[in-house]
Amino acid sequence: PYKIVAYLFAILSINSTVQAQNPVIQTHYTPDPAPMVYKDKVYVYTGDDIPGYDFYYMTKWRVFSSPDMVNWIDHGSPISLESFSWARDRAWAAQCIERNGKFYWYICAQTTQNNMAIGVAVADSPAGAFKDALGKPLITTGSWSNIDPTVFIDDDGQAYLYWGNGSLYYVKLNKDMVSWSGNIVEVPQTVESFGGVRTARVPDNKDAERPKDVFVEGPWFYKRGGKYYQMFAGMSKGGESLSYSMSDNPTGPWKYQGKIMTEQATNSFTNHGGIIDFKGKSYLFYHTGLLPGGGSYGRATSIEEFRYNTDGTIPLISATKE
Ligand code: FUB
Repeated sequence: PYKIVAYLFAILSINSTVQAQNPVIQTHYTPDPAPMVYKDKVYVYTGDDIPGYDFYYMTKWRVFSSPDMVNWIDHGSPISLESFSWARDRAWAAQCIERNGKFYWYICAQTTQNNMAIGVAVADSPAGAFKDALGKPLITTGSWSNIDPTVFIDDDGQAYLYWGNGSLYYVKLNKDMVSWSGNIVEVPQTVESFGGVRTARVPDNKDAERPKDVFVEGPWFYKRGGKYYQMFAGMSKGGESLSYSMSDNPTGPWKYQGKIMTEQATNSFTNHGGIIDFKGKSYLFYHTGLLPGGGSYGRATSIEEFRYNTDGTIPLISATKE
């Protein structure tokens, strides 16, 4: 009977395709999209919003894949809070990466001690089956800032895990991808590196005193054309923008470049995304509250194709419906 259930699930999954219109996934609320190119497909790892709540009470993560950025296959929800014995709530942003034929899905969740921690699940294929690699968190410092992991393996084989909310941190991962060496480093935040530093709340009538941007959360770390990029959810006023900084080194110093997507565009207080190149084109994945019934707690994955400027900088990108 188990095999029959699995077979039926496979057929349902294959038929569960959706067309390329934004939000590109229309069948579920799919916040915090983290794209991954593997062989000739794009996989996108997302969260799962439950509309009706007034907070990000989330319980599981989802995976979709596409050979062409038009048709998306739903691989279901390979991991949930139940996959991590130490996690009790807030199945928040995550990212998966491949190394030596294994897939490492870095997640964050609220622990049974009520702080946030980063864990990692491992699988032999991009859609699972995944299982908790450690049986305990990978990063647990007792801080609420331990959210939104982003991972990248540099050309020399050194892997980096960045994460953070308010503060931005990184560690160097070991080759096994489930342990790390050295210290957790907090990245200095200055006007030059991330557009501004956090201040006490600035009243609406004092816009001139407002930092033009600050790092809030949702880092997305990658390298292209010899330059390192750190996209992040930034904020000046209102909701979150997608902003970015660049560096010549994987650990900075970072130089703030500006916004990629403004805060006005998305009908959602948060924004969170990832950037990939696939089959010669560049894509921004992000989320909006624009799926019917959605909003700040019902967010869905959208995608925009874009072209880098010749100097490697990223243009301002609008959220579109196609
Ligand atoms: O989805 C829950 C949280 O909202 C994420 O961890 C943040 O980046 C924000 O998108």
